[in-house]
Amino acid sequence: MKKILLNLFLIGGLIALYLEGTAKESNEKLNVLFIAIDDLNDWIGPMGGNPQVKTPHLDRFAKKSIVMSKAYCGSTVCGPSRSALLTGKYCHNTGVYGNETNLKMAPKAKDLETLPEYFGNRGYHTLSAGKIFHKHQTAEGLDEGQWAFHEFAKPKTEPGSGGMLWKKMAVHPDHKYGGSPLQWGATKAPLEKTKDYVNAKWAADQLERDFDGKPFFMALGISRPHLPFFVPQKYFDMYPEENVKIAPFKLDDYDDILNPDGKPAFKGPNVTWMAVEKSNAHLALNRAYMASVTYADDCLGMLFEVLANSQYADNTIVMLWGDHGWYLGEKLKYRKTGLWEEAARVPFMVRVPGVSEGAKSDGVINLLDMYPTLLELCGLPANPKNDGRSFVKLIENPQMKWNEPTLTTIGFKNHSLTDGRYRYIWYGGGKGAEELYDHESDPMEYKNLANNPEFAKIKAHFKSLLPKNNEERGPNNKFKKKSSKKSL
Ligand SMILES: [Ca+2]
Ligand SMILES: [Ca+2]
Repeated sequence: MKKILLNLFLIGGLIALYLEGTAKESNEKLNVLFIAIDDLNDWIGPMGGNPQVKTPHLDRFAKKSIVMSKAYCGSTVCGPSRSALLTGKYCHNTGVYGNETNLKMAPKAKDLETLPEYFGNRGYHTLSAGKIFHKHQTAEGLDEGQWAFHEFAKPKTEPGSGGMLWKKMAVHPDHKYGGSPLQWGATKAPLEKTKDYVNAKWAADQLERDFDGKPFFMALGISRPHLPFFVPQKYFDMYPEENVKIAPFKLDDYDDILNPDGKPAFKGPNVTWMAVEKSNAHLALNRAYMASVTYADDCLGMLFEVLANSQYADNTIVMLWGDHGWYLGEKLKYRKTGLWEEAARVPFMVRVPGVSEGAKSDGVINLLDMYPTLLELCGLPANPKNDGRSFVKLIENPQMKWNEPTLTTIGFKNHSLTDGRYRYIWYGGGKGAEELYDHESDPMEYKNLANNPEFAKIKAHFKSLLPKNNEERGPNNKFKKKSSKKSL
């Protein structure tokens, strides 16, 4: 009898232990810190895009994370890039091709469960500050994607987001940009009062709280180095003009990009490049971009330090990404857009505590792959609507072969594919020009091999992978800024 009781006691104890174990497991879901940096290209230490640029905090963070040196965006402009990665679907499957289309108005995108919603609907507490979704005016007010989060913070900052300047500098004032003006200058506000710092500090403060026992998904959007390049003077001072080397370009670079009729696909350098050239502002813009990157790095440094000393240091995934690259004169262009490497490649780092820390991977990934990857890392069910593929295996084994061609799109039917070695470009929405570059011999994409018969097979292979169906463009946003004042 005694023995039976003892056995029952032991079995009961084991069951209790098992139950405790499962409860513990469910309480130990990893948190997610999802950090977007607007318009950041590969000019950071861990990506090696420009050795002049100082990013000490990202350098340190790289030692605790995996640097993905071949990460690419779904589109080379903010709105469609962010819509694609947040809905998990390629632009040609949603019709969100430009900043003027709100994903909530696009028939093929509006009902998709976005990444933060997916977490929020499955036990996570979601919160956000700064730009994650591209913003759009609507009849009801400004849509900044606040509907996707449980908490959407807008911490107070100095007037002009700390952008009140001592002196504003700009390229060729009569130049019609059609985008944010190319402006730079030193803010009057100190670092601590500028917008990105204030938002990063808000994120840091959240790491002091708990979330009623729930894991969190916290998104932080850093605005710099997006234009205007307004940052405190000390960041300009880190780059004395006489030391700054500007990014390389070749004046005849477009000569080998031809339409099928043999005529040049590009008439000449991009209009913004010409304005910068006329104003002799290459150096000033290169320098102001570098200063803006170092400023963003400082804001992140404060957040990383708070995270490292918080209760969340060892149970939080940090995924840090740029929404697309940025030209600083390369390919005779400034800003974003286009389908070349400078715009398609993005900075990307992921920290999964205890996994492959300090590793570097050449695996080819797309920002759309973040959605399924985060679900798998956090033990959430896969979303069958995702176009991307999880790269958890690559995180676990950063040196494995991972080079399926990945897609970047700009506008309707203009696509680019890269497998990490070759880049193929097809302007299907234009006159059908093609480009092919071999990064092993030509990292700056100067020499177009599309019409070289030696590469015909490689080109044909890429061509066969182009999307077969391209959704019609989603509707343009018809609401102007002044049509409403109320925020959603
Ligand atoms: Ca952007
Ligand atoms: Ca060329």
